[in-house]
Amino acid sequence: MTDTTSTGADFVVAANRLPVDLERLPDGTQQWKSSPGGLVAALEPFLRSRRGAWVGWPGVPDVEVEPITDGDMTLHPVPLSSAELTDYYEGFANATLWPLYHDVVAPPMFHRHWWNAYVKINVRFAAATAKVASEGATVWVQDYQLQLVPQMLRGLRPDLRIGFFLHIPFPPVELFMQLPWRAELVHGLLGADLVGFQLPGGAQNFLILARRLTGMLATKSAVGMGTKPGQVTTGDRTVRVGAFPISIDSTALDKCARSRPIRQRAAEIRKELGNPATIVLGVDRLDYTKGIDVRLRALGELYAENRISAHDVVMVQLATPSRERVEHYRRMRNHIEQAVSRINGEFGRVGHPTVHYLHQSMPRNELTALFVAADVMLVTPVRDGMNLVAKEYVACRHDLSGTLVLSEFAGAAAELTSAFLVNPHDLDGIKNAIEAAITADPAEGRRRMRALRRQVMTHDVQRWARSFLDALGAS
Ligand code: GDG
Repeated sequence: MTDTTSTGADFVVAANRLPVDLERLPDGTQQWKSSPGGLVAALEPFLRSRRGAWVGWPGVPDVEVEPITDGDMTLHPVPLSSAELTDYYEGFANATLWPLYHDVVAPPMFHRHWWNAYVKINVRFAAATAKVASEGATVWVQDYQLQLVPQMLRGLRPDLRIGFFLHIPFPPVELFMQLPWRAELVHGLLGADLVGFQLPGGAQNFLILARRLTGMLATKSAVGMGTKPGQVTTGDRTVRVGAFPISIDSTALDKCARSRPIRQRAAEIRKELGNPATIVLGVDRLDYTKGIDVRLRALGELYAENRISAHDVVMVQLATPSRERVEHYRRMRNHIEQAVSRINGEFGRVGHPTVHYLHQSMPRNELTALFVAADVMLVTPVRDGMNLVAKEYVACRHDLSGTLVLSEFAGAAAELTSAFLVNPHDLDGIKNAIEAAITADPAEGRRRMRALRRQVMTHDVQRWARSFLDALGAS
């Protein structure tokens, strides 16, 4: 095995989080456990096959841990103190950038001390990455928490080939311009050789901004997919910009969903839910962008109007705990939990709630069994970079059963055009789509699912990573 701690790695991923979480046990000892989330699910399979290094925060503040080897990759923990976590992560990343980049669905907060912490932590990540990378290595910087790292890293290590990928939407210029540190962020990103976005629209927004904010020349304003991105020229460097829609390990998930233990568990879940005619499923991080409230409201109205019956249609909503110390998330959790109780109070019976709400993180296999058990999947974000859950559901439907209701405002909608597409702001539209998805003629459902599977099974995460790294010239 390559020992990247002494020789340096040829391929390095820098991301806010490591693909594992450090866990403190009650007896004071620590152990590692794998951490869920879109980014990990997407990158881990690819990185493992490359024997690279991963630089990131281990998930617990105020600890210094040594690099560890995890199978075929080396993990390099970047420490954060509690105060830094508050200002850089919960503050600037999740209370400034996250809402700003998601169409300001919550008001972004601008605080100079948050920004200062963001700069300081990006310096730390750049230094840690510079230390780990071998001469001429390829570095792939991930996501909105680390947008200054490309330029900082270039300053430290001009020999590196640097790619950056943004997992969340890149906002329209009018919104981005609110940010007091807008020029610094764009400058930070332009340190990369290739800046990747989920959709052509995000790439286009960035090109317009780069031109406006830096006075640099966007030599081509047309944004292409994959190998024909647009570009920005900065001094003697050309920064390429393009769209690379992320995906999942479709083959592995398809295989898992077909396995006997998962199918048996799916049948058990159905039984545990009282063998309803229809199981409706929602799976999200508990986040205000995901539109959990929107779908609960639609469902509640459908029950109230007797368009669906609580006897036949049961919903499971998995809401994985997320960013619990950010004020807006706390308020939203209360709001959603009230909505769940209201529906159960009105339409449930003793021993038979209509909405089974789980605020917990679930083992992968149990989640896969849920995907297999569910007849209708509801994915209704008000804005989402991609949404891997929609693709995961499709990958689990090898028998072509099941219907997907998908928001037009999720990046995935650009590819999954055969889903029941909805505008998440149009409550009547969502109600109609949910009802149509529940009552869809099986032949029509199969036709849609076949088209969805054609896309998801051929456009997997390996293809995503390859197309990005090809464009970066690093494969
Ligand atoms: C960001 C962007 C973009 C969820 N609960 C559990 C669990 N999950 C897994 C899902 C899925 C992942 O977490 C969530 O990915 P999403 O894409 O849906 O959403 P974000 O976390 O917001 O991800 C998003 C993504 O980055 C990738 O670029 O698509 O737009 O916002 O894989 O299945 N996994 C397990 N237990 C859970 O309880 N094991």
